[in-house]
Amino acid sequence: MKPDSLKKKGTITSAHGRHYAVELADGSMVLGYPKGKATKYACGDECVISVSGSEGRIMEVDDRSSIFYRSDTYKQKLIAANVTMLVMVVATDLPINHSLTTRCLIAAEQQGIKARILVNKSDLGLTSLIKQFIAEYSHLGYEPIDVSAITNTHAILKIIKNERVVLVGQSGVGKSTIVNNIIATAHARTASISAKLHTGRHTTTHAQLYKLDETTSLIDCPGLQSFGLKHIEPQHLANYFSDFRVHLNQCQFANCTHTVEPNCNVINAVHDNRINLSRWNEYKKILFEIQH
Ligand SMILES: Nc1nc2c(ncn2[C@@H]2O[C@H](COP(=O)(O)OP(=O)(O)OP(=O)(O)O)[C@@H](O)[C@H]2O)c(=O)[nH]1
Ligand SMILES: [Mg+2]
Ligand SMILES: [Zn+2]
Repeated sequence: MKPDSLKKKGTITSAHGRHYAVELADGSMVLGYPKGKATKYACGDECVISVSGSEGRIMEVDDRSSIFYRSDTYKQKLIAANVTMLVMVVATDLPINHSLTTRCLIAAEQQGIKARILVNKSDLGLTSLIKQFIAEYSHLGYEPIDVSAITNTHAILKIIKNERVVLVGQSGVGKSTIVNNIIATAHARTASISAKLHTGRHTTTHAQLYKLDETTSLIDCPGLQSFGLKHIEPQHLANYFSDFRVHLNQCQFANCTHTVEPNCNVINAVHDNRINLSRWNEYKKILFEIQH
């Protein structure tokens, strides 16, 4: 770094492997490079950057209030730092991926991040399957609401006010369209499903932070297909299932895994439909993955 460089505070607004876009307090953007080899920074990280012209070296990153990420046996994929709310987006014109939905919610629960669900493209009408989905996840406490990024963004604005939100969901549900129609200056790239099928690629290729005002921001993410939770401790997993919580601590065995044990209060709740069988099946699937 040149001797005339200045240390400044900044926010990482996008991460591109070996370099980062950093927004300084005065709103200007610099290209940030990591110090050394470590590239464990995420979109949303607050950093100290040594700036020289339009480039800088990221010297350190503040402690995070939260980190939303996925992981498998081999690697962790940081998605967004310091978010206060996860907004899981599904759409009326695409089949819902329940497994992906559950996993994103679990990753948020583990970090103490509030979670909400948006059912986008309501202008196309709601099928009975979608209505069933809304009822199911209302019961779980995630207050899903139907919205339209195109005809009704008012309800979305109300939810995200004063939050730093990470928008996640499958490709094509309308995350970038939501960002564009809420933040006039965003200009995030969007694409029709047919265009995606043609190229076979996701339209959004990296997480990008957009500010609505001083206290509200949105992080738009590439579409997700799978979501590993290898970073979750097996014995904690059940705590992150909002519908399991009231049934925990009453099993016969203190170290109950809630899968096969006798006198398990979670299994009893599954048997008399107080816990949905599909939720328990997903719990067992994730547990198996993170135990092996
Ligand atoms: N009818 C309708 N179409 C919408 C709505 N929101 C988004 N779309 C359309 O859905 C398509 C996909 O939208 P995107 O915003 O690119 O989806 P995305 O979730 O950002 O997709 P990735 O970046 O690939 O993850 C585009 O053609 C949008 O115009 C909506 O509320 N109603
Ligand atoms: Mg997008
Ligand atoms: Zn149990």
